[in-house]
Amino acid sequence: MELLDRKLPLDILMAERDEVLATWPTGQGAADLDAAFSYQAGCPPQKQFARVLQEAETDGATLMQPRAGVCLLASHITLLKRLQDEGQADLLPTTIDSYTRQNRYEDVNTGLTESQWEGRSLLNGFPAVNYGVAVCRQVSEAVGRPIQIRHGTPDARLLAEITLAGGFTAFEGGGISYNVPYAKNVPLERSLRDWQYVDRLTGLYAEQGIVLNREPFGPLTGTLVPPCIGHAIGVIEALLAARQGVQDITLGYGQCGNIYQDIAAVAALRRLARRYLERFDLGEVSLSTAFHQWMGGFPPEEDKASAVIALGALVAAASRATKVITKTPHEAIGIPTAEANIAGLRATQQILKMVGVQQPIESPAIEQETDLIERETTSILESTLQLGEGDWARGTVRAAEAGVLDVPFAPSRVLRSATVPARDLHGAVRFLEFGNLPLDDEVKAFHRDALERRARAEHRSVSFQMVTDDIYAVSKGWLVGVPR
Ligand code: 8ZB
Repeated sequence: MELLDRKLPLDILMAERDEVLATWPTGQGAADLDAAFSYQAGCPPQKQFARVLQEAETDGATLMQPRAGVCLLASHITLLKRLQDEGQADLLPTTIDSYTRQNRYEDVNTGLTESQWEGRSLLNGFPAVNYGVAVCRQVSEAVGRPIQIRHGTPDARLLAEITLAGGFTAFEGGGISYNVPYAKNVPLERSLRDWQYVDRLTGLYAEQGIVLNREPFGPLTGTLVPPCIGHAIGVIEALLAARQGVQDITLGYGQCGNIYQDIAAVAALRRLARRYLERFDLGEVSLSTAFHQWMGGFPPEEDKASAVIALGALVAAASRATKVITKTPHEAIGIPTAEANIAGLRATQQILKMVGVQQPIESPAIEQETDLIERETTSILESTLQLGEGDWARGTVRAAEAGVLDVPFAPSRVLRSATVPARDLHGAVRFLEFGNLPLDDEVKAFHRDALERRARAEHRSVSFQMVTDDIYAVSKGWLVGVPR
């Protein structure tokens, strides 16, 4: 059957649930939905992700959330408590390990057993599926803040069943954003359909008055992704999620580094999401924004890394993003220790406190950049809708084939991968190659001109060398890549 953007019929969802829950023994623990509803209904207000986000959105505050997940239960709980108490994280994560992300639960078992033997984490996250509902509840009960599941899973149906029944109140991902940056060979029809399941399940909780938060993964490949790319995908995933009954959505954006462009990107994201949800009669959905501190390569030196973190905190606060996802001074090395994770939160908090009281940063240049991002994103969205003959799911599949939706540096074969980004003279991320993106001629001329001006200033021609230089620039102490 062709994939369409329609609310999944309940009987189809329920039949599919039986299959999903049967794929691993712990699935049965999530089978009783009424039990899951009544457990979630007992979640205190200060631990409800959607509620805490909406309060911040109303107050114009920016909340802090780290990434964190280890494999052993006691260590994971200790880690979250330290991030809450010593790091003062407003929102907590539980990052899932890579085997679980790939539905390789047998391999998780091996890693979990060995970790328990050795008494240290040999998996790169918390294996929620293998642990099952009861253990997830131990985690969610151990802390005083809302927790979100963060992962990178093309088929997250079982993970969602277990963690939502397990008391977590937010779930990251989407059918495009958790496919194309993370998988090579998963068809979009497949991942979009599997995420309709996740969203429909989230919607069932909402029907019971239990509003759980969903968040598409905005930064995608995290490598020089121009704002319009992540924005188009985020808006599509928001529309698809809302169609299935999701009531609270956070749209994310990964810091590019030019302050004007980054502030404009957050403003544009808000406006675009509102406009499209309203146009498709999904305007009842509550929206919020996530600002990801620099997702590209970090300087290896911890002091320099802290400075990059602080710049991200500044823009998060100045743009009034609802939350900022923090990085750590260990970013260049790998998964951070608790101490490094706390250091990232503390550096961020200092800046949020100092900047959050100031007026939001606005200027004509930011307005101009906001207009540009809205115009580009709208072009991509309208072409997608047209290709889908009015249907966002069908449109997404066709737009990816046509290169109308494309993501720089994505490993996925479902995309053309024909776009190439590079920075302009001021470090804003522009397009060097447009691939088949449906941008208008004026916009394309603007990008070409911006890169030409950089080339002249650097006494070289616009070329792929610039791109390589830009990819490493921040880690070497610059924003714009310098010729070697
Ligand atoms: C796409 C997200 C990448 C970022 C961090 C990476 C990187 C991944 C964990 C984690 C703390 C974990 N990350 N897994 N951070 N604990 N288990 O996500 O370091 O910054």
